[in-house]
Amino acid sequence: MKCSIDPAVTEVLNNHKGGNKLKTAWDRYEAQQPQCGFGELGVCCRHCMQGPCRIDPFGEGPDRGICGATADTIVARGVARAVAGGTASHSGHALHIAHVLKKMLAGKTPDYAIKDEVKLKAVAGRCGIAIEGRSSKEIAQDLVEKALSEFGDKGEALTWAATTVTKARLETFSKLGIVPTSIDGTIAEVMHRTTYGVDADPVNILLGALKCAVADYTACHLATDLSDILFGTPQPVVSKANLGVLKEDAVNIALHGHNPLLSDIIAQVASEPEMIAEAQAAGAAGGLNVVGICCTGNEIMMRHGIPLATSSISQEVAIMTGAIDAMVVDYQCIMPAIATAAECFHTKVITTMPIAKMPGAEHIAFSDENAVECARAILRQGIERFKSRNPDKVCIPQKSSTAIAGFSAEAIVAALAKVNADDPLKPLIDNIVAGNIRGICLFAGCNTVKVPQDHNYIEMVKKLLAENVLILATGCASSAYARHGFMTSEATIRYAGKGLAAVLTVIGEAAGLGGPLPPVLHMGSCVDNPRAVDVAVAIANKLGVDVSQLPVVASAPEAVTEKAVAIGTWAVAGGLPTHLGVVPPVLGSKLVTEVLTSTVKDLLGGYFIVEPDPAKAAVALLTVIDERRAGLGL
Ligand code: BF8
Ligand code: SF4
Repeated sequence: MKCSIDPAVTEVLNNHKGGNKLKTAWDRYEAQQPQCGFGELGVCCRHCMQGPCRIDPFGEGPDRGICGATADTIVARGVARAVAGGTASHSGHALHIAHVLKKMLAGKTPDYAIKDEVKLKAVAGRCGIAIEGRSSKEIAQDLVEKALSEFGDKGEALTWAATTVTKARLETFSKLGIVPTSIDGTIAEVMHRTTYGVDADPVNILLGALKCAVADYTACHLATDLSDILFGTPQPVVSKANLGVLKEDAVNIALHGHNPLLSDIIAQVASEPEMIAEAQAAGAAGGLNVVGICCTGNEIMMRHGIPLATSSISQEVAIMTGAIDAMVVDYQCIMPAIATAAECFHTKVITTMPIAKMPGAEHIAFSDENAVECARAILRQGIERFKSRNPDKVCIPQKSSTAIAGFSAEAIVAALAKVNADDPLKPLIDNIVAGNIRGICLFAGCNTVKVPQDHNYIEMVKKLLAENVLILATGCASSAYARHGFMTSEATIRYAGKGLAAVLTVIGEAAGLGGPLPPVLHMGSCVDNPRAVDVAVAIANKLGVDVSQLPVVASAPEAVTEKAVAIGTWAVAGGLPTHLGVVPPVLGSKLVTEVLTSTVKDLLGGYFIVEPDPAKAAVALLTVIDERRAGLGL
């Protein structure tokens, strides 16, 4: 099977100088074939030491585990635990930012500051915190306490959930008993109820998974809000994406992982003249070249226009260019394989977080109390390594695309305000009503070895754009569209249907872009998915309907991680028909499959559409969009 449709990735895979022994995720995927059929169907349980138990999908062998758990119970427990895993990741990320904000307010982290007071006030106001006559510090102190209280048990609905969805949605959640009162408590509850001999009712377990997904949404929203307050709310910025952003004559530092607490500081420090001079003194005429990988790449691209090298599945390929001097990681989506790949080159892999170390990597503990000094020390490691770079091993593909990023909800509203200052949403809504924008699709999630990298994204987006569907993107989805040139004005001219192109041209020109808005709007990292919800909720509230009635859909056509499962599940809870291009491990239970793809629709309006064929998936999403338009009388 072809590994990737990204020509830069293919070029490095074919021409790298790491030697024959160097294996990639695609090689290891092949070595794993055939993958376990029980695991693929979700009917294997290891929740106690009497197991592992496996249910025979053909109905000839065991139909129950030793404790009596059925395939339905086992599959539902698997789904719920995946959601809890994803929620724990986002929760840890969000809590980390809240802690730093708190320490900053106590004067313990001098390298962080409140960068966006407007956002601070907007978020605090939404959370019911008094603003008038108070200093930013006072407001932020109340806000951070409110944020921290979301993690423990507050005994009432989580503020970030209750204040950011429609009233009708909150009522629906309440009726189903899926309003979380604690982010971490809800994760623990899923772990409890799915352990040996607790919840055996598959539907009840799935309701627990939905509640946990709402907690995940809360954690993501909170992380985005606090990141914007600390680092600034993204505004449109022009950048570049793909491996061609690496420079032969510069010290290339790749920042990989998720949390802007580390990457934002390194990005700032890398532009200090003294640091650039140190790099030049080491022989790098081009100075320091910071690039991003995965979601931390999205964070710094959105806020600073720093170029994005590649996405998660091709992280090893970045090292195989032989041009990365240091790959600095925090947590999440970092394959342990990068340390092995780095052994074939001069690259230094630097871990920075106490919970995320890796054999073969050097650990430099990142201290938020001393962030700038830590960042300098890390950059110096990269500069030192540059000296041992072997030019004969360098293979940088001269391929990159321009990408306009930075479309936070606020930036989208600001662009629309240039068309109608009194009522910014009106141009968007008018064009949805008129059919110039037939619908909106949020692409989220990862790249997987199970599909040639980016194939599903690109096939689907071409079809949807031609049919006048506006595209929002986050995470590795946004990386795919950035690398393939879908985040430019030219892409609108080339791919968008007539109606959509006309709307994007009016907005882009009014907003001073000198051309149309890109047809795919980069909304940020995976924790930033709530930015898209904010836009949908604003439209729904203005129309006096719920999100579950809007012609808005979501798709994760190359999903991988538990985080993607959590996000997909809250998209469904939020009322969005959500496409998955990779079959999740649920087919071992007809009941669970039925609930997730159909029954849940009657309860929440959202549901999963599983379709591996991207052409068929695009048609399915268009059908749903049209159904919803008809429901609104459009
Ligand atoms: O959080 S899209 S592979 S990098 S999980 Fe990971 Fe998936 Fe990429 Fe960002 Ni999101
Ligand atoms: Fe088997 Fe039940 Fe133990 Fe799972 S919890 S391993 S099904 S006995």
